Amino acid sequence: MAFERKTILESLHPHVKRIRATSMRKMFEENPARFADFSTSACGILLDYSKNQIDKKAMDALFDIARACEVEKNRNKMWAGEAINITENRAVMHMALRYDGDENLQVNGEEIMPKIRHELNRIEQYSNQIRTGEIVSSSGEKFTDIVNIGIGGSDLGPLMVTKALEPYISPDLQLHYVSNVDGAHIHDCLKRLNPKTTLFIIASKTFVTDETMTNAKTAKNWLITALGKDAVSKHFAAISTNIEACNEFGITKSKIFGFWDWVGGRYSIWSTIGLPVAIAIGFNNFKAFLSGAAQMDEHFRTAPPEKNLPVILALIAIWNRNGLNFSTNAILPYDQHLSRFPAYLQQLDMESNGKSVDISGYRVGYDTGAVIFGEAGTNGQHAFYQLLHQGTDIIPVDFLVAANSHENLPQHHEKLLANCFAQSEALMSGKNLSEVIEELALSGMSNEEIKTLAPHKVFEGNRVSNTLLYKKLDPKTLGSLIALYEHRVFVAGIIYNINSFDQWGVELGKQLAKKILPMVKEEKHKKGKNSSTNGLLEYFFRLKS
Ligand code: G6Q
Repeated sequence: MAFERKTILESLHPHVKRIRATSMRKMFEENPARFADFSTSACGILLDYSKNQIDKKAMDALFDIARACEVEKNRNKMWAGEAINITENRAVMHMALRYDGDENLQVNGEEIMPKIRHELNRIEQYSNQIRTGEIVSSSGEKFTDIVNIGIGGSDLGPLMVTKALEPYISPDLQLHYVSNVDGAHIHDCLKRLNPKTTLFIIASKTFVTDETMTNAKTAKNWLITALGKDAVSKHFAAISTNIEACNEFGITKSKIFGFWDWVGGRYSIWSTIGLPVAIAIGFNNFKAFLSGAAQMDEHFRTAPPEKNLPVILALIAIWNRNGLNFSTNAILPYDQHLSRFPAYLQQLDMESNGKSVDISGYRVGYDTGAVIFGEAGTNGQHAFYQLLHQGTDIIPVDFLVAANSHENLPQHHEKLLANCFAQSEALMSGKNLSEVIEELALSGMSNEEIKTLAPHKVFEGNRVSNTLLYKKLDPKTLGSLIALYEHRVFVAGIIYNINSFDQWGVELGKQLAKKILPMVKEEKHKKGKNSSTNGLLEYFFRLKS
């Protein structure tokens, strides 16, 4: 199987050879319709992929790959509730969480829509009651601060979405996210809060995650010290599949919101994990967020590959990674509200597709998921873009930008857009030596000065990017954008023939941390397996005051 995929991916080689003999700049000059040929839209999102090193033949070859790897068939398997997460024997049904149609979706012969709708109704009721003050704290006050304690998939999604939808949050409500086991995180959060008006949401699918449980206990002690034991049930809610453990912690049944094992952590923002978001933006906006994702699902499930945004985005990613050997992908939202979107996608993509064995357990003979990083524009321009423009690696970029901002500050938004469009053009077209020399000569420089400076001012260009342009970052558009990337990850995972839905790679570090903890607690326990860990422990005890 691994061999077959390798061969399929190698079918890109002749196209790479042809593409390397030309440049995007040339292709734009030769084809005035290049933008029209290589752009498409769905759910109010335009995808311009014309600034990639592709031509029609390469795209056709990529669509052939999608067909050969049976992307559509596998997509249908996911929708049918088959246990496509084979190493955990689980279905992958995050699409059902935002589904609003009449299909009777099932997992293991059990209808799942009634369960989903039941929990959604509870979220609606609870979020409304918190927002209106119908549910109050132990001192009878309205909650002003909500602290979500979770990590990974139980943190990154709600955190990113809360930031993204800030314009929809009323100023009298503050959302806080605590994830890191580093005591600084919870300490710095709590020091500004009034226990009487603080609600904690413990978000943990398993309710055993060490970081989350450590933070939850610290929060509980802080609350008890201030308000006494009886206050706990009023100030804590939980989102989990582990009801028993929530009860043990002291959280009452009416404040435990459930989800299911067929929702992966990094795909869980659409489930009750979205509770803090629903409290923050109101349930109607949360529904709009879900509907945006559902629209993208519908598009993904019905549009032909040639018009299918997630399929195209995935194929471009495959082309960049496996055809052109680019190993990274920068996510650069020109949208301050999307400042955590790169981190969110980092988990979504790298935890899903950072695998080295295929579905049958054989070592893959090709590269899989790329390194994802990013930062909101224009900030990155004054930091790491130097390498994007003139470094020795080509870093494929996804630019994201809204046509309209939420703020009535047009002079800001015009500059933001100009910068976004300028960056993709600069990366693509570059500036060659003769253009540089001409420019320097016009500025009145001597030949000697030009000779010294010119090579440093050359931009090779031919650097690739996608641009995603949408009307405004409203809840619906955000839902569509996230679902777009979820499906990009899925399609790439199918083509790589890997399981995009497990994450065994995070286990070893966790196990070792448990073994090393006693060695950190007490010097006499220090018996590491290697001289580095032992050396670090020894030095640690010397420094420890
Ligand atoms: C995501 C991963 C992981 C998970 C966290 C938190 O897909 O599974 O990031 O979300 O480890 O797990 P709990 O929600 O169980 O605390």
